Order: sequence, then C-alpha cells, then structure tokens
Amino acid sequence: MRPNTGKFATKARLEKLRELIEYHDHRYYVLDQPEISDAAYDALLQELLALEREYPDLTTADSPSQRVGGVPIEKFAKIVHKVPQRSFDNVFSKEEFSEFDERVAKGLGTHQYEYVAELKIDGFKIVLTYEKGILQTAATRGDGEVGEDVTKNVRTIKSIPLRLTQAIDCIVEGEIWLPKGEFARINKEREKMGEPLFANPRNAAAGTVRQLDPKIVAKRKLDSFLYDLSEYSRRLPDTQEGELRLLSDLGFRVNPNFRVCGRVDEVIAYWEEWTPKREREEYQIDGVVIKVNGRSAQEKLGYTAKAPRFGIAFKFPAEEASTVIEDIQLQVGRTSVVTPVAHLRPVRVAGSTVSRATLHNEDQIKKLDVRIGDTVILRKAGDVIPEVVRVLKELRKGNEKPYKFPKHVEACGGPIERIPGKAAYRCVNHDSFTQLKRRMEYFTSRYAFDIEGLGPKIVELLMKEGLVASPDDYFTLTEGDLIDLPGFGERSAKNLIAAIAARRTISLPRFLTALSIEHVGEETAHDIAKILRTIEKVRGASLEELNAIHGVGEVVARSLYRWMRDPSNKRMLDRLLKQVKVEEVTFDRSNVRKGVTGKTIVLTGGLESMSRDEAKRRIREAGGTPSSSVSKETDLVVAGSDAGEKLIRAEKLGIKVIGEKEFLEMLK
Ligand code: 1X8
Repeated sequence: MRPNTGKFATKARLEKLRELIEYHDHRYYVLDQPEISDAAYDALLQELLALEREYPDLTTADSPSQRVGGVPIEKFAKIVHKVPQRSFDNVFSKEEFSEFDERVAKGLGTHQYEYVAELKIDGFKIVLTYEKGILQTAATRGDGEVGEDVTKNVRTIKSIPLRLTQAIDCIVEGEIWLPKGEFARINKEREKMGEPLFANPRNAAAGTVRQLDPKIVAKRKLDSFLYDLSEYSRRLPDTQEGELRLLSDLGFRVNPNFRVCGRVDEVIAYWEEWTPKREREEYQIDGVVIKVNGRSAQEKLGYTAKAPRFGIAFKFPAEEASTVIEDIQLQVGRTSVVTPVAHLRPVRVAGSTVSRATLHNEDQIKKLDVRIGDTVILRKAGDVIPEVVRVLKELRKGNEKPYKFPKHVEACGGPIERIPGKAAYRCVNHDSFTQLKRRMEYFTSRYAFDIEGLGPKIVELLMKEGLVASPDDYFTLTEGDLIDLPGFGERSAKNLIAAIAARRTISLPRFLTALSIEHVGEETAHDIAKILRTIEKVRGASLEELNAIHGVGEVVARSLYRWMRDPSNKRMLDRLLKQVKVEEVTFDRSNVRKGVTGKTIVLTGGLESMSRDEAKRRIREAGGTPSSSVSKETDLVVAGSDAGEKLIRAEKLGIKVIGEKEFLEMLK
C-alpha cells in the first residue's frame, strides 16, 4: 500500500506522472524511439490509474488515462468545422500532373517556386481542435462543413497528443490509419467470431473511429499522421515544409517521407519511387500529395469552389478493380498441392492488365461464394498473382455457375485427395507436376510452338506462380501477369507476350506434335497432317481412317483416337483452338494432281490395280478427299467393275464419272 500523502502531494505526483507518461508516449508512438521498457512504462500508467481512481476529481481531460476509452457513446454529436474541409483534386498520370504545374506557373506568373511532395495516406481523415495546447475535439470530415464528434475515440490513439508542447490554439488535420498487421489480426479475430470482415485497412480504421464503444477503439492500435495546421494562434510558418516541422515539434506524428522538390521531374521521380515502395510501409498509401511550398504563393493561387489550386493529389494506379470470372481451373504445384485459379476477363489493376487470380482453396471459394460468371473485386498488392476479395452478388444475373471442386486435375488427369486437417487438396500422382511440366515445356519448344523466350525455366516459373496449367493458358496471359515475376520487367513481359502472340498461327504438324500425344512424334504428326489436312479432320477421324494413313500403325491410331475422345483433352482443345489458328495443309506443286487435288472423290465398284484403301490413300496424298457417298458436294466418281447405285446417282446429279484407267492417269 502506498502511504497516503495527502491530496496536494497526490496532485503534484499525478502531474509528474502524466508528464512522464506523455513524454514516453511521444518517444514510443511518435518518434519510434522508446527510452524505457514496456514494463517500466506500464508501472507508471498503473500508478496513474490507481491514483485517479482514488481521487476522481483530480482526473483531467488530457490525462493519459483518458486514452483507455470510457463509457459507450449513444450517438455522435455534430461538429461544424471552423475551417471548411476541402480535398485536393486528383491526377492519375505524369501528363496530367504537368498540366497542373502549368496552371500553377500561369497563376503565379513565374516558374520560380518549389513543391513539397508528401505521401497520401489512405486512412480516415480527422480534424483536431486544440485550445491552449489541450485537445478539445476530434471531428470526422463529414460533408466538409459538418462532421461527427469522435473525440472520445480519438483520445485512445496514442500518437495523438492530448497536450501539445506549446499552449496554443490550433486546428490540425491528418489521417487516422490502422497498421496492415493489426488489420490482419482484427480480421482473423472477426472471422473466428463469425463477424463480417473489413475489406481493407482503410475501412477498418473508419469503422473503428466511428465505433460507439471507445474501449473497442482503445484495443485496436490505430495510429496517425498529421499534415496540415490552420487557425494557429501565432504566425504560421512561411512554407509547408516549415509547417510539417512545426507539427512535429508540437508533438504530432508527421510522416517523415516528404520531399521538397524544385522541379516537376523531381516530383515525378518521387511519385515513381514510391509507386512500388509503398508496399513496404505499415500504412496504406494511395498516392502523393503535392503542394506549392510557399505560403504566400499558396494564398495567391487560392481555391476553386471545390478544391485548393495550390495542391493536387497524384494518385497511384488502383490496387483494386472489378472484372468477370470466365473460368476456374485447378493448378498443380511442385508439391502436388492443387490451387484453384480464376481465369478473368483481362482487367487493369495496379497499373497493368491481369487475367488470373488465385482463389487459394476450396474453403475460400465457398466462403466467397465465387461462381463462374460472377463480377468480383480483384486486388493486386505487391503480390504477383492477384486475389479475389469479394463477389459483387448484387450484379448476379442468375446464370452464374457454382464451382464444383473436381475429383481430378484436368491438366494432368490425376485424382485428387484432401490433405488431412487442411483446406488444401493434392494430386495423388506425386509426379504430376513434373510430368505436366514436361508437356508444358515441350509445347513451347522448337519442335512445337517454338515460342522465343519461353524455355523450361520460365515455364516452370509460370507454373509455380499458378499462371499456366494447361497449354491454352499461355495464350491468355497478359503483360500484367508477368511484370512482377522474378527476372521480369515491363520490357521482358512485353517481349514474351509478343513472342506468344507471334505463334497464334501454326502449321498442323507442329500443332499435333505440341500436344504430347503418346506415339505421335514429329514424323507421325507430319504423316497424319499430310493426309487429314485440318485439325477438325484429325479430331473427327475414325480409327479406320487413322489406321489407313501411311506411317500410322494400329498403336499410334488407337493412342491418337483415344486422346481425341478424352473429355478433358477435348475441352482443352476447344479452349486452345479459340486461341490459335491451325493452318490447313496445302500441297506443294510436286504433289498437285490435276483433277484430284482439292476434289471430293467417290469410289464405286472394284479396282483392278489397287485395293480400295490404297486408292483412298492415294487420293489423300494428292490432296483430295475420298468420300463414300455421292452428293452435290462430290466432284468426281471413279467407277470400277460392278459399279451400282452410286453410279446411277452420279449420273442423275450430272457428276463427272471416270474409269480406272483415267483415274490412274490422274494420279501419275
Ligand atoms: C488528403 C491527404 C493529404 C495528405 C496525406 N494523406 C492524405 N490522405 C498530405 O497532405 N500529406 S492532404 C488530403 C486532402 O485531400 N486534403
């Protein structure tokens, strides 16, 4: 028990404690430079709380004890802003920013001015009012004229000083934000409790600041950056830079990454530098705010009805976009784990166009309730492959197809099993990745599609990243799918997409070779192509037709026939043929036979010099099409001995009929 030292001594002790705690709060939360251990700090806070409990009338509004959150708020009161809250206009490109700069130069009648570039924090805007250095109110932006009184909640934010280092009156503006790690933690907790998840840290921060129970607010580690000072009871600094330094001196947390820029190029360089770098920070950044540095220049430029003329928000490319899910496919990883990947209508996100998004696993698909045909919100934040964050169910038309997790991996044919205790599945064929990889590599190789720059290493990378699992996938890739992969950049991504596009037309033998059908190598593919000539004919050929091809034995014929009838191969070919054009085989001069090449020929009756199969083969080899029935499409009928019905029909239709001798002449 602490000795009772009397109210007067207690008051002095309390003041000392508050000052000390405030000092350490500032070291810890604003400067990120703690001086004492957490335990030592906690001892100070506990003593303060105990004393205030004992002497409630000695508790003050600026006491650190007020940060822990009081009784729930019924409803937020309204606060009329003393300074109207205007936001800056946005620009999205260097060109638009240069146009802004021209307007500034024109408005000032000179090119002699500086800018300050600051990070634009994607948080929740807050307006703080201090009197004699003590925090009075914290208000939301609201409609710019009237906001909500969220003082009790904002008091719990440790980086916001309850008392400033100078006893001044001022209005300060800034952003409240929730660290990304804290956002993840809160969402995980909400998931466990079955509560709806926050879509992003910004929404979580906004939801928290507008929480009616300050105790909940106190538990979430909200943070702040302040950037604007107005209605200052002394003379305002001459520059924005000076203002930022003053804010820091007053005890506020100021984002340290601002930069004074003398020229437009420096501003653009700052924006380019932060476009990728923003991912590394614990707070979300959605652009750069650029302000003319000098106060008198700012005042000269003034305001439009809606926004200041002396500043602009130069936004980063959005990390979220909406698009349509065209298909869902399973992807086999190196360790046989299968991942469902959404194939998307290509969409621009984070500055590049993408066509794939991971759906992680079956549970995720169920949780999001993703269906083929759904419009979804996509997010690409630093990661290579974007993620589906939400389904816009309100846009459903009713024809969206729920996804049934298959029993087999289409691309490798292997059955799949659930990994015990996990949401993940794996392919039972443990070498399926390796086998699939071999086929995927062969497809792009010089024997097949011959795609420049798409060798085994890149194929493996694309497979590991879940970008390709089936040959048709190569043709739906976009630059944006590749740009962030290790070893890739804007240029190499562009080159690879161009190299793939250059192979969208392919010869039939190469196409057949590329499919990795057992027993159908380069040679055989040529033999087949020469006779059947189109991919449609190859797909539709009967076992007998295949068998009849010179160079194709029974084993080959059966292998090809079965491959073409396998449902998953059929689906893959359907997809692939939407992407590539397979050239029809045409014959070179030496093969052309007048009267045969390009003609549909019907044989009827028996031939003396060859079997019917032999005759058919010769017709095909000369680029003709043997047919078994006479129709308007028939060009020629070869009549052997004992020709019957077909001959009569040919004469009726007025189709040319020749005998065996003439036929042999034509084939010569
Ligand atoms: C919004 C923001 C500004 C700044 C940083 N983050 C923001 N979200 C800044 O000036 N550093 S200014 C602003 C606005 O629209 N007035």
